[in-house]
Amino acid sequence: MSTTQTAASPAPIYSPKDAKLVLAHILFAFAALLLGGIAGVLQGLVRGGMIKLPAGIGYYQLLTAHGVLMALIFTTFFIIGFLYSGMSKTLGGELLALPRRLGWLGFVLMASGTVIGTIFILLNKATVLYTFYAPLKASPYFYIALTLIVIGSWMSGLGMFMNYRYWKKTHKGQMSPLFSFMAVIVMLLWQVATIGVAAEVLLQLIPWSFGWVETVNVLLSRTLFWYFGHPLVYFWLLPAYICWYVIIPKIIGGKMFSDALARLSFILFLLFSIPVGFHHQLTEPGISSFWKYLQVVLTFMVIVPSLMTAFSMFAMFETTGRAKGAKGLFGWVKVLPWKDVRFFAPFMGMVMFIPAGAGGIINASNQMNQVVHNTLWVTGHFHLTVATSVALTFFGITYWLIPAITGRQLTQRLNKLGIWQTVIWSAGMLVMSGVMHAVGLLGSPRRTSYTTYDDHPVTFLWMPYHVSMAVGGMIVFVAVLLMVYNIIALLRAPKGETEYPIAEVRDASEPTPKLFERWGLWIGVTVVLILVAYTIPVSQMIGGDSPGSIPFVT
Ligand code: HAS
Ligand code: CU
Repeated sequence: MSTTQTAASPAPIYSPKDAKLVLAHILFAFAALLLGGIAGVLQGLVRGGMIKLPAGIGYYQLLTAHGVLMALIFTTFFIIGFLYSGMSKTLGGELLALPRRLGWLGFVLMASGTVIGTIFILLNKATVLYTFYAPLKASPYFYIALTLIVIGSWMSGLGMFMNYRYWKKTHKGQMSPLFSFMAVIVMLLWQVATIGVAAEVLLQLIPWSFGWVETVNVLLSRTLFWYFGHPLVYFWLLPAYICWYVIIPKIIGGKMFSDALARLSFILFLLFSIPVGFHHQLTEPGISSFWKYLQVVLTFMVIVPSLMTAFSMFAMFETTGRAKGAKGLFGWVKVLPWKDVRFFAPFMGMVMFIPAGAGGIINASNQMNQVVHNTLWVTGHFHLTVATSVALTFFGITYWLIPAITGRQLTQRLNKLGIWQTVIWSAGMLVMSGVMHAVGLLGSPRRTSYTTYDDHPVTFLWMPYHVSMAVGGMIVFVAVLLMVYNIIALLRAPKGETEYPIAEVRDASEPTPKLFERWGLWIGVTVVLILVAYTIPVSQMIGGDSPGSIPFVT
């Protein structure tokens, strides 16, 4: 394989200090993936009616552990580690001391928050699912743990901003490296979005769960959550897009299609990711249809940068293929490096993102949302998006990132295991998510361990689907275990050199508008859009007489 070189090549160029910071994040992420995976496969088996949980463990307790560890912990740790790795790589080969220290501070805060939060979930004191909707109440210490995680991530974001600013100051007039530009957008998006969940947790949930106030404004809390919850999904997606835009062209021996197009799509994500949370609340009373309509329109706007990304990927594959002599409409497909896991895993993610994204457009369409909302269809949707497209891309990154920063080789054998792991994961997710979509259309509810509805021996409808979901889940779990094995093997791989792949632009003479780095402008427009979409509905929620709710504990 062209990716690795012999052990005789010179020592790794990656900064050892930065490698430690990155590796800590990545390994923590995969520990969460393993625990979350165990919870996931068990709950699939419960729902398929195949096992009963021992020792008083509850289905919803497992579901909370699964959601929190996968959706919140695995992703956030991986993303921050990956972004730091690329900033170190593209901003001069080493992080500045202060940003690195902030990265460590962030890591410690987030890791402590995770440990505390997980303990409370395991104690059954925080069985509130990963969306922790009020009026389900968790122990206040669970919310405090979440706060630590958010504050930790802010420290890491701050570190990245500082490093970027220093680079800009010392490289007057130059456009920042694309990876770092994108990392700044991802963290900006995160900082603006987490203000919503921080407000929910600090101003509403903590005082209420301590019992300092009697009731909580449920509508407001859910609105603040989704103000955060939707951009959260782009916080997961955009680092995968960084890999697609910046890393993949290099791996396939080509060049990036357009620097300007990539930056523009990321700016559009910053603008349109946040003022759209109502598309998760379309069935909710208390928000007038006008504001739902407006946010649905904005949701359709945020589809545009994904379509731009799809275009850009096809263009990149095709121009690379033609440069290699491919002919005809689809000749480029044949010259892609199918046997290279660094390409294959993210590529499977891209392919699956086509149906996944189409499902999202269905969700966002008001009438169709009435059919799919709160059914397993939605669970299918997010297992295709975050757990397939994003997760496979993150795995693909891991296969080269760990050896690149630790000065080791991605051996032929590990590459092959990686291909297998990708195939198993994709197959399992396809079965599980496909069946979830189908049974969702038949009305099977999400977030429900068992229901007798439509479970009559004659009309018996949902159960075979639930069994198939469990089978898919077991296949995915095999891939989780193989991934963990692969990571351990990567850490012990023979010394050598693995490339940190960063692509060049196809046409470097094509100028990227300087406007793209006018941060004041883009943050300003983002804030205006948020104010337009949220000011009036939120003031109605606060000022009106939306009733408060006392806590409920399952
Ligand atoms: Fe979503 C619910 C709408 C994208 C995650 N979403 C969720 C939930 C999660 C989630 C976790 O409007 C559940 C939350 C909960 O617990 O309640 N979603 C959308 C829309 C998009 C979308 C419009 N979602 C995502 C992504 C996620 C994610 C990305 C995670 C990473 N979603 C919704 C709505 C709901 C929702 C409603 C609420 C449902 C309800 O009622 O509760 C769009 O961003 C999608 C745009 C994507 C595309 C696809 C572009 C394709 C590309 C691939 C190109 C492939 C190539 C390879 C080049 C238009 C870029 C091809 C090569 C070949 C050879 C073929
Ligand atoms: Cu959303």
